[in-house]
Amino acid sequence: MESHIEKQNRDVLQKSFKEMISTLPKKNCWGIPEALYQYQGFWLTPPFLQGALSAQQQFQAQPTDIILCSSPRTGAAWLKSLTFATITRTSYNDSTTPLLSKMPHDVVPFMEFDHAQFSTNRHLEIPLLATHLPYSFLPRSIIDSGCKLIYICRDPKDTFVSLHHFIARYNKSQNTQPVQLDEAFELFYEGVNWYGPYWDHVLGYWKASLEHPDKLLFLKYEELIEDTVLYLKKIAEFMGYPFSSEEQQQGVPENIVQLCSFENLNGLEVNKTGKHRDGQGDLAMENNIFFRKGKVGDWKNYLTTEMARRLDQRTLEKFRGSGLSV
Ligand code: PAP
Repeated sequence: MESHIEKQNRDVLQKSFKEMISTLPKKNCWGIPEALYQYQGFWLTPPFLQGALSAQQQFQAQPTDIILCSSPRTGAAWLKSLTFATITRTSYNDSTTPLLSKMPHDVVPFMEFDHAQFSTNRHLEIPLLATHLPYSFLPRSIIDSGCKLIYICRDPKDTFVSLHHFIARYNKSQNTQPVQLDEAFELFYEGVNWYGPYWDHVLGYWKASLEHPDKLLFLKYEELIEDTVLYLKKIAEFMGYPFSSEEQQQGVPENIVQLCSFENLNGLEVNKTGKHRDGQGDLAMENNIFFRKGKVGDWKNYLTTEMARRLDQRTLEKFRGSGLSV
């Protein structure tokens, strides 16, 4: 239980955080109750910004950690399920894996939320952690410890469409008015969205992956869909949990891919009717909000030709000279 001193310290920190964010650029948008604040180039809501700053101060990474990094809506849940199933493949079988009873976000701790205050409550045998923080926001100990990072990005057009749907469903669950697609589009285009600008988020990790290819594996959602077994093998190798030739002969990678497929996870009772974080706390929501279509190119059903052209143009401009394309 929290002591009197601890509570006082927390109150002081809370007060100084409030004073600090009152000096930042702020936008009320996306129909969400909490405003976005721009801090060191990125837009975050207060709980996540506070969690980020707190994690920066006290999070102690271990060299064995594997940090799954992403901007929202680019495939984190899928990456969590694939890495979790790979690392735990000898502890569980097809009928005992926790992925059957928990949604993927609930099997991997979320750094700026779960470890904002303490980094001690770690599961030593499953060294996975997830974050949406931009590369430049990562706690110093992550870089210094030499632990491994995996980043997943996605075509900005599909990322935007997925984000718009997610927030609209969230608004509905909160009985708040969702923003129209064209208004949301302009916000995303200008980089004003959770952890945005999207392109800057991607570029931060892309550049780091070029500098430290042995420490940062950079993935694209589209490539992962194209040949999931091939990429799963690369992921397993990178994490230090390679599939043996015997496992490959037995079809272990293929089984994991099937277990973690959109169709399979989306069809599980827990993901249809369960609640994220058992319905407790600020991040509680229906699990089914997190699953939608899991397809490449769904933007064609929502964006006008002009919207697609503008986003592509922005992507070209932002990524010019980086060697990165989507
Ligand atoms: P989040 O971290 O912000 O919750 P994230 O998991 O990164 O989101 O991405 C969600 C997207 O991945 C959704 O895309 P869509 O809206 O275009 O459908 C979601 O449906 C998709 N997704 C979730 N699970 C899987 C999976 N197993 N395979 C492929 N795509 C998936």
